[in-house]
Amino acid sequence: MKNDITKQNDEGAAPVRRDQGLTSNQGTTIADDFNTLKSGVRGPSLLEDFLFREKIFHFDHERIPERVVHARGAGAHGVFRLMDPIPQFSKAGFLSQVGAETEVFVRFSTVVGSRGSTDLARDVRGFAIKFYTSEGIFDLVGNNIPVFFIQDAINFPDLVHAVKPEERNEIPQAASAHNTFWDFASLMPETAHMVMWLMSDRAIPRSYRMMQGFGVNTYKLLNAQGESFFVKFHLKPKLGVHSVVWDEAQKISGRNPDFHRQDLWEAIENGDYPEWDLGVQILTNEQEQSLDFDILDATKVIPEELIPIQYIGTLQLNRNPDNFFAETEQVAFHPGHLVPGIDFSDDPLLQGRLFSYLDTQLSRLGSPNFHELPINKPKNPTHNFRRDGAMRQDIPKDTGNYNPHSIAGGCPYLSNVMSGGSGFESVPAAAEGRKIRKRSETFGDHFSQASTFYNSQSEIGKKHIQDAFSFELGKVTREEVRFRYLGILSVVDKELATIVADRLGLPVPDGLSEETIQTASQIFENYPALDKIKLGFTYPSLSVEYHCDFDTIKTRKIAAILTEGFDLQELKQMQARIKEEGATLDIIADKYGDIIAATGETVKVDYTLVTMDSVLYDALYVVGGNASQEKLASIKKAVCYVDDALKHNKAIAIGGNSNALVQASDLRLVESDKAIVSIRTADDIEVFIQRIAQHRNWQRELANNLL
Ligand code: HDE
Repeated sequence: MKNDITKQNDEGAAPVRRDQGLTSNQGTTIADDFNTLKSGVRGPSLLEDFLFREKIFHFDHERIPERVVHARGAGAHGVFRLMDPIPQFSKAGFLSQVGAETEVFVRFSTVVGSRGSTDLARDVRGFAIKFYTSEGIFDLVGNNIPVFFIQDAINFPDLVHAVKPEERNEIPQAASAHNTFWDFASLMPETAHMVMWLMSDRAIPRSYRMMQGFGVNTYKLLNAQGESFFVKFHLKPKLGVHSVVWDEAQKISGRNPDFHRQDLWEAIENGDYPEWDLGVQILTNEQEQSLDFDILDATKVIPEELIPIQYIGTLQLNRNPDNFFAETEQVAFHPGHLVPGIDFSDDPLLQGRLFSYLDTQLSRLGSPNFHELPINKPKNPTHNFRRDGAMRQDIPKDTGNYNPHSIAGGCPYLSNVMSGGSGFESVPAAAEGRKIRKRSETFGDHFSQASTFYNSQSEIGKKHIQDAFSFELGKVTREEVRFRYLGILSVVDKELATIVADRLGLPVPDGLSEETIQTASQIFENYPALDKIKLGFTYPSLSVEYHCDFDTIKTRKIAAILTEGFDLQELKQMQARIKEEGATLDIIADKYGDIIAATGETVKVDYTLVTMDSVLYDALYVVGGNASQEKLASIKKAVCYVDDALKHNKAIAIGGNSNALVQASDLRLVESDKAIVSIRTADDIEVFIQRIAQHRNWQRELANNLL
């Protein structure tokens, strides 16, 4: 099957069906759906036209409010298979039996942009999973970055107002690179660690299928013996973690704003089901005390070098939604959708989330009965005394609507009456204290982990962070905001601050600005506690490379560009090998139709140079054949394919012996480069495949200035 949905839909005519007549919403058969009822063919329309009115009325109300954050998303159905049960930690049924399968629905999202915005914004990605367990719904509402901007939920509306488009003019869309975000970040030093992740390549993933997922907040597990543990949830993609580069991300946003959504859809349609290992990082109460940061502070990560992750099962996505609105748009996640055996910690961010999600569904979906929508309905039966409300669908029969009652035999019973206490129980933790609006001093170090994150990156990882800060702060028009943020960077890492300051034409500040200290002092006494900051630590698990998979090119997309006079024999060899490796090779030429090879045979074109683009592919293959390559060298767009692939550090294969495209493109500027492969023999094809598996040749970017 071709790896492209528009093509699939166009293939063949749909069979004619005569078994479904058009009806109104009331089931009335419709004979004419093209003309309104009028008084004479040229006369005015009649108000009595109930069929027209129903059609327009429904259309007028088709839109619902988009999510206040995470508006842009893509979803898929799948299954979670448990390999390694953990009944010693949790009594949750779906975590207790080897091989247990639980249906899931997953929604990926960007945070800042509107519903129609680009997939490739520099942003955090949502990774929300609905587990339809036999004991009720468990929602793991996570992100692809393990920490968050703020520590207390009360700051969330401020954060979101600051990062969303500016209120005067709704500019810019789906971008943090503007005054208000950086103003907020510069005044709230607790954002420092998360901002470091946001400036890293994590914020521009190659695919939803190639990103990690994190529960972010600390949760608790409760076992059947009543013992509790702290837990962090992790998801690790089987395809490894991979990103695009920023110049590429910006171009993809124009060429295909649905890049991630389409990638997910096509992979599932093609049977390349995306998979992640689900892991738990479990801490006893004693281990919690041994860490030098607070696990209730969502701006902190627990490096897996300190507390290992135990992978317990696999999440697989294997079915696309039948209808985007009914499923992906109407799905309603909530961290408070829990099952027995899982509970919250006292993380003040998580505690605030517990109010927000339920509340927002009401204004978004319009009724407290959103749980009855098919995508939100638990798979196990529900029985309770909640009644009525707009759009109620269940029709309760022969039951009482109050508790206790004796009318319907007393049913439904509380679970502890039914089965000896197997229902949901909160972890029976002691909670006593004076009412107080204050931040714990244990949340007060905002810089150690930000510095650890930066220092744990490879050379290219650091360079990309420097470039991202220079871009984002460069878009800030208020110089005092730029300078104030440099103050934060100067505490995180002097070298980083110096590089960025130089590019902004500003001096490096000597520590935090007065304004930053003033704001943070409203939250923390004696701020900043700089003596507590520990700089210079590194953990390999915080780098992207630690999570890459370099063995496979499965599901990768390769562009083969050619025109008349190409080498069909070489193309066929390449095609066969790429297919065997589970990747896709698209044939792209200067026009559609059949293109004639040097030998006179023809090949069918998948796309033209203008309908696709280099940035939509993982690698480029310039098919051999002197006449073909000489003509391509004279087509500006073909040269752009080469230049962009080169600039974005992709593997490039050049077939045949012609030097024409090398001379016409920036290839002539690059001396030795292991990911530029001349295809002369079958072995060269193998080298090319290995280079694609490497994802990018970062050395090229470090050695040349191609941007
Ligand atoms: Fe959310 N978040 N959030 N969030 N969040 C929403 O709920 C909120 C936070 C996350 O695909 C909203 O249904 C508050 C952290 C995802 O439908 C809203 C705070 C994490 C999604 C909301 C946070 C997330 C949301 C908007 C700070 C990572 C998309 C629409 C206390 C663990 C779910 C909706 C989907 C969506 C509130 C912080 C993840 C307004 C108040 C931390 C993946 O309720």
